[in-house]
Amino acid sequence: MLRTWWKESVIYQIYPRSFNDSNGDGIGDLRGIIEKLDYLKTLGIDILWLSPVFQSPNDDNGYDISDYRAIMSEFGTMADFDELLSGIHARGMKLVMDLVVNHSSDEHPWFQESRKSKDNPYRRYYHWQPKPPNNWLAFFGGNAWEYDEPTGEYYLHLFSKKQPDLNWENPALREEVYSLMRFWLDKGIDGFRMDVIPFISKRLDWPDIDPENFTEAVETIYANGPRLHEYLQEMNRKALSHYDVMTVGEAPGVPPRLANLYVGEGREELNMIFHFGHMFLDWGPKGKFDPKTWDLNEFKGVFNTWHQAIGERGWISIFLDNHDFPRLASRWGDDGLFRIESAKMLATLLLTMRGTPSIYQGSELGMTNVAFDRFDDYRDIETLNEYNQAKEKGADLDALLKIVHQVGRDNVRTPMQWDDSPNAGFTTAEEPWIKVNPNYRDINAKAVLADPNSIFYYYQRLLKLRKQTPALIYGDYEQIDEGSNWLYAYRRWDKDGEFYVYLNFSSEPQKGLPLPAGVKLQLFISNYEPDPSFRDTLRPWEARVYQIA
Ligand code: TEU
Ligand code: CA
Repeated sequence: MLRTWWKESVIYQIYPRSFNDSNGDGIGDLRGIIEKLDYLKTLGIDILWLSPVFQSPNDDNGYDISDYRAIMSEFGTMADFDELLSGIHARGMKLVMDLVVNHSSDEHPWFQESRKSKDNPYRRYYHWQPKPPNNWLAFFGGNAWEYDEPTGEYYLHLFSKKQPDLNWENPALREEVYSLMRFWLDKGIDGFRMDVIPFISKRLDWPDIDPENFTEAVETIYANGPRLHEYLQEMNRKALSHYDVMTVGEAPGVPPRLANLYVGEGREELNMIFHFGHMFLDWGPKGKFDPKTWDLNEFKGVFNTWHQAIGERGWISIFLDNHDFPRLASRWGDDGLFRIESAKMLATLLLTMRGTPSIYQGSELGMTNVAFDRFDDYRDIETLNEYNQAKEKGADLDALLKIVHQVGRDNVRTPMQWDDSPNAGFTTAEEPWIKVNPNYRDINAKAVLADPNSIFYYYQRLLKLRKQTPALIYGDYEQIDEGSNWLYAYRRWDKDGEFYVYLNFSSEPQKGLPLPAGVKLQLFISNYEPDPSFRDTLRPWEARVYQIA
């Protein structure tokens, strides 16, 4: 199996708008990130992934790009970017940027031209049809086909109507993408995270979806299109293969059996993907605002299945939250009484699983979901569109607000909580672009840095241990609990080391650990003080990792 830096690294995702505001306008920016590079170095991460920082009208906070070669004015200048990149490299870290090329902004000059006339040279940069050829629905609500006045035709948008889908069938568009990739690669960045990359090749037979089962349509119709792998191989040939960089594809709709087509060695496509197996466990047929319950055995099943599917030939990146999903401690743990214990337990999972871990900003503080009591305080287009649709239909808005508290993307987009001063030290402005989580007085970076027992230092220790322990990186994996509904236990091993991981996914003490017999167990790390009387019992949300001595 290939041994390489991006398998041995840990990613930290920054959502720049919410990370740190250096100039008091209420919006995080690049100089704000520069100010915190030593903080990130202290934590011990290797790769910074920045959500998009390119020029954008911010319909979807930068995932709608109007100039791929310019820095968003609110975030700073190209000089700030260059300084950020060299500051990252000077500290021995790497920088990965977000490549959003399934769609552009409708304010991109390509689209401005494209919509002008049917014979405009840019017409074929997007998908135009005289009539909607199918019933596709957009992720952010409503129809995926939008009527456009100037030419009287419809264009495709899988996300908001300000995010028209690019037409990869057109070789000229593909060359534009490879060229903008080379622009950033030539500046010395270390790779790309690729937004909804499985969606770039469209089914040109335009099949209908089952509108009652949107979640299923993502996999069966939107993702894994007929020319996808041809495009990825071309992208590799024309851009990526000329640089020592890493790629991670965001891969909603990619089932395990197709994974190694994307990341298998010798495919010359991507290095890793982020799969959505666990992230979609609580999505009902109609999507995220139609939540259903999940259970721990399904969750474990996802990790097992993906481990088997990837095998020795491929690689994945492991994440438990990001800028699109609830806070990990709120979603998989208990963000009340056991916030600290469960946040550390989940950190243990993230950093002892096989695959390159990706930490989302604020997890190291144990940040939690937020529950605004008015839709007015929400900023996310996905949430606001859902609200507008519900209002039009006369649906129960209080019920929707509760669902938003549970699944909404703004749960993870409230400002980073740096200290206990007003607005959590994120900004000196009176009002940040989105309100801070009121729990910032207790939960903030200043507090965790002052407490040797904090979540922050637990991450720091885990990061260091992982780096020193090839078995935790490359070693094999197998689940060892037998379908327990509170315990997730697994073994990681290679020829030099063997580890047993026990994770209590419940707020009760639980007895009956499947400990290996006839070997000497040495405690490797735990989120509780060791206590021999608990040898066979895990305390609430306890994580315990043993090494075979
Ligand atoms: O998300 C893609 C994706 O699949 C989303 O629909 C995701 O499932 C959803 O946000 C969860 O509610 C990517 C980006 O990560 C997201 O922030 C963008 O809004 C989206 O693409 C469009 O660029
Ligand atoms: Ca700012």
